[in-house]
Amino acid sequence: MKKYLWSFALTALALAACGKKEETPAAAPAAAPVASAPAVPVNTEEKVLNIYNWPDYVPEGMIAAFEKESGIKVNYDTFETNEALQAKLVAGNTGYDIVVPGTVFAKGQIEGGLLQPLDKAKIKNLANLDPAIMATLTKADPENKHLVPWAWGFTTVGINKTKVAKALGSLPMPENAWDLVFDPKYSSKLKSCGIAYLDSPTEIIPVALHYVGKDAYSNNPEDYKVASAMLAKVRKDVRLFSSTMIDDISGGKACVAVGWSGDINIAAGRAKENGSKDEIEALLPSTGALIFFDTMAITKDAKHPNNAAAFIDFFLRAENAALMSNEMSYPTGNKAAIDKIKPEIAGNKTIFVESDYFSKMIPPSSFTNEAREAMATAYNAFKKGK
Ligand code: N2P
Repeated sequence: MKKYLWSFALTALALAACGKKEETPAAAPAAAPVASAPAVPVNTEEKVLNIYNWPDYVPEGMIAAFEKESGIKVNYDTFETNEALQAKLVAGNTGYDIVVPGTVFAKGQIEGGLLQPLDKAKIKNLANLDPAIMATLTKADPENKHLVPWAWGFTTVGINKTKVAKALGSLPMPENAWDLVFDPKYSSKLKSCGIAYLDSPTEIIPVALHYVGKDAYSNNPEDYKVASAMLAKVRKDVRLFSSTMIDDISGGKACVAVGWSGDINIAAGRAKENGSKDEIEALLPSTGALIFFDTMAITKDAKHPNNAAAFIDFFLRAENAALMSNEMSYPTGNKAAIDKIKPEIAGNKTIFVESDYFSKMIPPSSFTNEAREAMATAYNAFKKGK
């Protein structure tokens, strides 16, 4: 029973986000009587599908299984930051059919016409999605017309517990894990074993804003000054700017990272596989961590929208969504998949967080274009100013 608590917490989050009492599960296509349903048109697209997703997000063999079943050849590329995807979408002619933006960016991409509405009649497994998650996504996609959850997770602090304890020496672990990466008292000691930050303005400035007591999704550049002043004090202690925390932490380049919950859990497994006795852990900071939702969407100029719909439908099968959670350590927004998730994943509080911690977490919002520019300026100055 316990493992379902997060779902109730999500419902609460969704309702709070929408200010509504009830939500219709907008993802479910309206049921039409079979007799009057239009004949399904034959898919005449060339048998190709181009996908652009984050690294370490798709279980091994899943793409091959789709190719085998559908006869569609998939070209699968990866990007490491929302900024990189945004730049491609804005430039246009990406060549990609499916992209997987975080909702923080997807909102503007929908408003800017960069993504096309889904043909829901072609994606019957949308009915598997959790209405509570879909309600949460309405903040970015008001009528659930464009976005389909791939996974969600949170940005937090990941550590190699063994190395961190050694580097801190007699200094005990702070109550708030963010202190490890933002308070010079700790960062000056952890410098020796390596501090890694995600390499993205919209990952680092929000967590820094949260740490200095500002709204993580503030659009006010004055607030970025406060965050920057704090960041400047720890700049000399940061070894790496990188989105590859799996390698960084499990390979020993960093003992602490501002990173993503699932990737930190993957790093923990990787270190064990490599025979390390060090314990790697995604921490749950006392002041909360930042939730993200990554969502599949079809680009406005996709050449293979039918193949894209076929893949989305395939991914939304309960067993495939469960495989994503089981292999990649990220919670799924697929309700039908929940009872197929392995107990060790469902019971891992740093993957499916419990409701008492969930209520402390910071839900995603979005930034104006001007704010994103100001944030990038603040971030680049921070990065340069060693
Ligand atoms: C990649 C996870 C991406 C999470 N493994 C951040 N959007």
